[in-house]
This record gives sequence, C-alpha cells and structure tokens, in this order.
Amino acid sequence: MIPAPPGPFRPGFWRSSLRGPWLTAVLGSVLLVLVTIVAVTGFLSHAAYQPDLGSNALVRPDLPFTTFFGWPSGPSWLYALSQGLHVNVGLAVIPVVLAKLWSVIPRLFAWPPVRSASEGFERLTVALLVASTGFLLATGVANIQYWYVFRFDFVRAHYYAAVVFVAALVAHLVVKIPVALRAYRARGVIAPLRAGLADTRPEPDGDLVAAAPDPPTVSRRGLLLAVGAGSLTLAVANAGSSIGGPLRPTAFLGPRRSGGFPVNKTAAGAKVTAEMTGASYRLVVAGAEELSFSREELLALPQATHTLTLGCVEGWSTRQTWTGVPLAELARRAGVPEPSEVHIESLQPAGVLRQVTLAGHQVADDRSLLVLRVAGAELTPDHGYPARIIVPSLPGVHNTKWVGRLEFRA
Ligand SMILES: Nc1nc2c(c(=O)[nH]1)N[C@H]1C(S)=C(S)[C@@H](COP(=O)(O)O)O[C@H]1N2
Ligand SMILES: [Mo]
Repeated sequence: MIPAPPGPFRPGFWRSSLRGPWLTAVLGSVLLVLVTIVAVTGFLSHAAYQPDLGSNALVRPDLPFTTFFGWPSGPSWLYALSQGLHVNVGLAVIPVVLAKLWSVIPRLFAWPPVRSASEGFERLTVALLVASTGFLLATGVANIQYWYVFRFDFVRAHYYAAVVFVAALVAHLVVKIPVALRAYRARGVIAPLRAGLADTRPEPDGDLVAAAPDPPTVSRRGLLLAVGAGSLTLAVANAGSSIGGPLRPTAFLGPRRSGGFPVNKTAAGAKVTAEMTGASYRLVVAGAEELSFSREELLALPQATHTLTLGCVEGWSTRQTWTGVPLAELARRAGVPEPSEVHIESLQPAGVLRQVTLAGHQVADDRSLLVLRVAGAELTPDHGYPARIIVPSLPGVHNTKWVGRLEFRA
C-alpha cells in the first residue's frame, strides 16, 4: 500500500476535540430540515412558472415537479411566502453548510481515498452533493444580488443542479441516517449540549474523532450558537425586503431595501421608449376577433381595484393597490370567454421576459388585471406604463410590464 502523504492525510493532523459523529449528525439534521424547505419551495417556484404552458418552458418539462398541478391564483401572497422562504432559508443554510463541511473535512483527506467499490460510489455521491450545494448557493446568492457574472441561464442551471442535489442527498441519507441514529442513541440527542467548555471532551469513538485531540477552545453548544447566529444574521439581513412594508429598510444586505415599491427593471433598461408608450400606443387583444385599444379606451372599460402582493423570484415582495381592466373582461370582449391560456407580449424589444403564457384559471380569477393605475396614480414608466399584468400569486417575473399584445386561446 502507498503510505499516506504528509500533512492533512496523516492521522493526528486534525486536532479539534469537537469533531465526531454526534456533532456531524446534529449539523446534518438541522441542515436536512432547512434544505427540505429550500428544495420544496424551489420546486414550487418552478411549478409556478408553469413550464408546461406555451412560451414558459425553460427546462425539459418531463423532469420532476413541472406539470404536476396548475399553480393556484391565490391567496395573492402565496408565491411571495414560498419564494421568501426559499431565499431567506437558503441564506440561513450557508453557515450551517460551512460548519458541516468543517466537521467532516478530515474525510476529504482519508487515506487511501477509496477502499472499495461501494465506498467509491458513496464518495462520488458526496462529491456531487457538495458540488451541487456550492453551485446552488453561489448562483442563488449572485442572482438575488443582481450580480449576473455567470454566462449561463440562471433558471435552467439552478434547476438542473437542484435535481442533481436531490438525487445525491437521497443517496447520502440512505448511507448516513443509520450513522446519525447510532450517534444519537449512544450520546443522546441534546445531552452533549449541556456540557460547557470545561466539560467538553472528544466523543468516545467514531470515524471523525481526532486521534490526538487538542484541548477544546469552544463548547459544542458554543459552536452551534455561533453557527445559528450567523444563519440568523444572514436571514435578517434580507428578510425585510421579503416581508416589505416598514421592515423593508432593515434588509441591510438586500438590494431592494429602499423605496416603498421597488423597480425590478427600468423602462430604459428594457429599451422601452416614450415613443412606444405615447399617443400612438395601442394594445392589441386577439381572440375570436382582433381588437385594439388606446390607453383612453382601456380606461373607459370596466375597472376593478384589488390589493395584491407581487412576489419577485429574487425573494423581495411588495403589496400594492392595483386598478385596471380584469383579464376576464378582455377575454370576453375578444370573443373567448373561457380561454385555456393567454399569451402576453411586452413592448420590450428583446429578452426572455418579453413574453409569457398564463393558464385559463389565472385569467378567470377576477383579481387578475391589466393594470393601468397603482396606489391611486398612473403607472410610472418604470412600473410598466401604459399597462402591465398583475395576477395573484403569480411569480413576479411573469407580471409583464409595458404590455403590447394579449392573445386569448380557446
Ligand atoms: N416586460 C417586462 N416585464 C417585467 C420585467 C421585465 O424585465 N420586463 N420584470 C419582471 C420582474 S422579474 C418583476 S419582479 C416585476 C417587478 O415589477 P416592478 O418593477 O414594477 O416592481 O416585473 C416583471 N415584469
Ligand atoms: Mo422578479
């Protein structure tokens, strides 16, 4: 056998007296609860995109959690809640992941690296788990900070990495749940937390226990408290922008912390000019027949007002009072009273967000509006003047601004 290389490969190199199966089991258990919330809400967000509808498909629709059900159009805060959990719990995961990796780092330098085929497979699943976790957290954090450093499409890449993550996690759990249960049975679930620094000893046995431990510098509960404080800080630093209202400015790391009603993309950023939205503007409404309306004609149609939450995919949300023409009213006028879907196009000349398809039940909800006014005033250019979509509990990204054309399909 080849002797172990020097340094971290040698037994005795890793000296923390806190490492051991119990500590890793606790960190793993906390992580399992948190990542379950993040994964479920992540796949719910994907389902809310309704990739089975017309122009919405971003990934292969036959992959998990895409076409299971039609995303409901209410309560209006449903998407904001789900996505707020996804993003803020996702941030809270980061310190726990780092602590978990620290707790098992001696395994990275195990010698020999692989002793059997089954161990090789197990280590491969761990490699996939760590790689996909790092990728999901890095791309997620970059995305919510509007730091588009990646050349690839975020939604596709984040989704496919999540599928790899779930598969690797299931394989990991099959192997590790028995190990964790053994540690809990031997040491108790919370008993080791009672020990202060003076009573902190290495765990009696197990894979990760140091061969030559140094005296501890922190107790296990001290370590877990520090990790928890880190998680709480990251979540609190962003959660205000998810909850909105008076809490918005408290989101000191959130990019959408100022202003009552954040702007996602400005009219200038979307290359929507005053020329396009001025006197010559006409909304085309296609169906059994093709109609067109000036903005004055839209204002003369029956109007409805609803207070609804707009929840962005990046986790922030805002609750506003919207006034406009119900989509169902426009569908009736176009001669398609019960459409199976509506295809919406923006005046915005380019980009993935210039078009979207909504389901029939979303059109039928009487709170779904072609918005002309918000909070009692005209829409501003940046919020989608002359007209924008608002549908309760629809992902923010599908609430198209600067609408130029609606096509109702029977
Ligand atoms: N045409 C168009 N519509 C759009 C967008 C866009 O970039 N182009 N951004 C969307 C996103 S991601 C969100 S969260 C909401 C935000 O609306 P607001 O900028 O009025 O807050 O608008 C949506 N509508
Ligand atoms: Mo968004």
